[in-house]
Amino acid sequence: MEMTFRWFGTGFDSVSLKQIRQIPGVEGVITTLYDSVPGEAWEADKIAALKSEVEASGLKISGIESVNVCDEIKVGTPDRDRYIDNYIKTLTNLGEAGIHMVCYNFMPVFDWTRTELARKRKDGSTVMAYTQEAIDAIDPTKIFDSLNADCNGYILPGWEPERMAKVKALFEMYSDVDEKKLFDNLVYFLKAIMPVCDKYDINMAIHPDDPAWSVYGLSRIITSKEQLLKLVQAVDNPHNGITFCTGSYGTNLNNDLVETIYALKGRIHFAHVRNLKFNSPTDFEEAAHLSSDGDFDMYAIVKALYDTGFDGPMRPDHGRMIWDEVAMPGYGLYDRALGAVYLQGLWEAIDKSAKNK
Ligand SMILES: [Mn+2]
Repeated sequence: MEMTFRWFGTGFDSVSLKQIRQIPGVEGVITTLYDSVPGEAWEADKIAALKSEVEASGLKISGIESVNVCDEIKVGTPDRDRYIDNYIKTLTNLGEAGIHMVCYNFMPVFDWTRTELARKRKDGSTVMAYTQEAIDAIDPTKIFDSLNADCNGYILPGWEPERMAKVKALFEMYSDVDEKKLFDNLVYFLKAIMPVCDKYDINMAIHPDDPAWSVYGLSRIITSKEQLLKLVQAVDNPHNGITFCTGSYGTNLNNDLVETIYALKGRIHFAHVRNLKFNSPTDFEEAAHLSSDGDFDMYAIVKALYDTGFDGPMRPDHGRMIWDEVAMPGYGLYDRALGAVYLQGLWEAIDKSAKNK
């Protein structure tokens, strides 16, 4: 396991590489070309510039989150191959730059969905939260406006204003994309990119849908153990793997986090580890990483990753906003740094116990 930290890039992130470098045990960042347009190939010189900026700070790039998959590929439009070729170019350029892990998702229209970006907790910290009631009460084309006021001036990943401006057209584009079609389109995409992944040893790591159920009638397919197993078997290449995101996959209380980690042994290439606190099965808020602050057994989750030989990058995920920090919701420095250190503490204890047996 390699502890990492997500970084959106200079100009997009309130956290600096220098600050990340000072978090104990963190040597790598998970980053992206934040202003890239889904569907277009990433140029080698832009990747090189990003890489040298990260390395100049004493860190390295441990993986990319995300190389977004454009709607044409997800919908399966007649011109999708052109976009898949661009994705292959991006992977080639990343591979040439020595980058070996790429996170992506295959969710229609919306990326992750929350209904509050700053719910106040008893201790005065704020967290992102979700209630199904709030989702059901709001027109999907308005949800962006309702969240935008709370994002502290930062652009949330997956919620870019240009994209949200055409949300009605996106809904139309996906109107006949049922779960089977979406899944088939994902398999088509993965089969097309596996040769370049094999050539450069790039691990593709799909992010679970968040929340792990259908929102606004849109198809969602990365939601359960059965679906994850179906995917890894449909394209049975070790480079076709999973981002195990506890806070996304775990939104659905029917999902057994620990059991799923064991079931996916060898196919988890990236881990997002965070905790959720449930008020009801469809009303949850993000918590501090500590087991006692939420409903997940973080020890059992980390132990399952350890026991299955997980050796990829791990990162703390969304944190609370604490100590008056002003940052992109979920992506402040302080609480995620606490999470990074806590997770490493669990890992060290599990490792030493295993070795002393
Ligand atoms: Mn995640």
